[in-house]
Amino acid sequence: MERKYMAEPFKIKMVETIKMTTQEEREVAIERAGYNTFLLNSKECYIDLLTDSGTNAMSDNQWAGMMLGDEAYAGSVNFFELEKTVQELYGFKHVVPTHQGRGAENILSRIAIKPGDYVPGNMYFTTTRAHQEMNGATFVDIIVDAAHDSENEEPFKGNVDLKKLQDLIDRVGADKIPYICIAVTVNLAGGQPVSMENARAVSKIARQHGIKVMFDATRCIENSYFIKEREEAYKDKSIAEIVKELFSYGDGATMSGKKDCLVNIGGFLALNDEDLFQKAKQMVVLFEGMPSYGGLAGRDMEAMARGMRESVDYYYIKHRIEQVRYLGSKLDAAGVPIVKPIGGHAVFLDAKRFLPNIPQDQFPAQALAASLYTISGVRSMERGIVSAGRDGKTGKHHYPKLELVRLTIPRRVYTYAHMDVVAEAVIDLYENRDKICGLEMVYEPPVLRFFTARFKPLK
Ligand code: PLI
Repeated sequence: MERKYMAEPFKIKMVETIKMTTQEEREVAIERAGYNTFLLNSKECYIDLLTDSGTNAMSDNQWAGMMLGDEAYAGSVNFFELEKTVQELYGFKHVVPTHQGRGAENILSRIAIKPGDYVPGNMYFTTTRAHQEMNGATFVDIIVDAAHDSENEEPFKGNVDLKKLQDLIDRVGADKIPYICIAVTVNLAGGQPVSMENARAVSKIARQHGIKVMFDATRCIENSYFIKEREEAYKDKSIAEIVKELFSYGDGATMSGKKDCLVNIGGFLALNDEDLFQKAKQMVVLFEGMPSYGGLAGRDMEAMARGMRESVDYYYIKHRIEQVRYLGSKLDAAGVPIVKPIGGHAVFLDAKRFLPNIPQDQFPAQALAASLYTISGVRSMERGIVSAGRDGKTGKHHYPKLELVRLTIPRRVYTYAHMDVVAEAVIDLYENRDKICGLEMVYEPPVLRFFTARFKPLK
């Protein structure tokens, strides 16, 4: 029987009541928050699509694992379980747990980068680039041009442009490139995947030049589903087989467990190289904790190991991708400009096309996110000029080609009925878009400004 959509492959054992708010209450809240959705309190949000990071619902199996936490300072059994799971599922030899993804980025950047180096990547991510730059590297974007075009419907818009990679190697020399960072999927491009073919080709070039490949594994399960769906040779492979092959093209990975490992906190750095592993262990004790807990409780490591095993279940990931696609398709059908193809973790509204009359330095995506919250209680996130920050040398804004609002779907949390509410709110806002005005930034912190910057409407 043909179904309208794949309903949830889980049933609900515990509920969390969400607070309903009025438009008047939300107007007060957004003004107090300086028109920055990061500064709203969660209780002021009806449907919270700020992020898919750490907002996952854990399974009964993961909660059961939480009770088996071995909270030893050293040599916790849960660490060995996590290590075994990473080795088995992802194929990397060594595992250093960290409190979350950026903990792993910090360690990797410190042990691998020398001042004056270059780190190419398939589009930047905020924390990843910040750590690279703090350690003296220049980030170089080597993603395919299609990634910067929200209307281009190529299936693998996360791919590395091999020519851009080769040109960089020719220009600066392989010895100035400690590693290539490949994010699977690419968050700021709209959750777009990298193909297996491309990962293989990048790895081949890297190995020819003695350059390492480090994956940002954060959403690798979503990426693997897209490979199964879109790359002919993989249609009969399991998600687990695809993940394993994908990571065979790398030398290590940073992981934010708060996304595809289905937990609320946790991460790790995985490495094959023995020397780098020894250096990572020296660093982790400084910044996170013993190499057998890295800033995590034993119970958190257990939940992460169990979440990793659940995440490779085909029906889990099929439902996840289809739920995101359901929301995106409703918006698309109503003519709302979104990034296409619809990505893995979120639907991205294209604020440049949504609000063509607001110039980029009046923060159209920030204004759109604030308005969406005010009319509906749906919290989203700016992913445009505010997130991109300023050029360290010139002090000028980075002007990213993509000026987006991200409607990020937490895993296993909301139902299709919630997606309907979100779609109706966005469509209503689109029909009344002429009422939205630009913003002025009235407070700007020096790094990662999007988290705490404050704004004021221009009229
Ligand atoms: O938030 P962390 O420190 O666990 O992970 C950092 C991080 C690294 N890579 C990628 C691709 C991310 O998306 C990421 C965190 N993302 C957040 C918080 C998000 O809202 O998308």
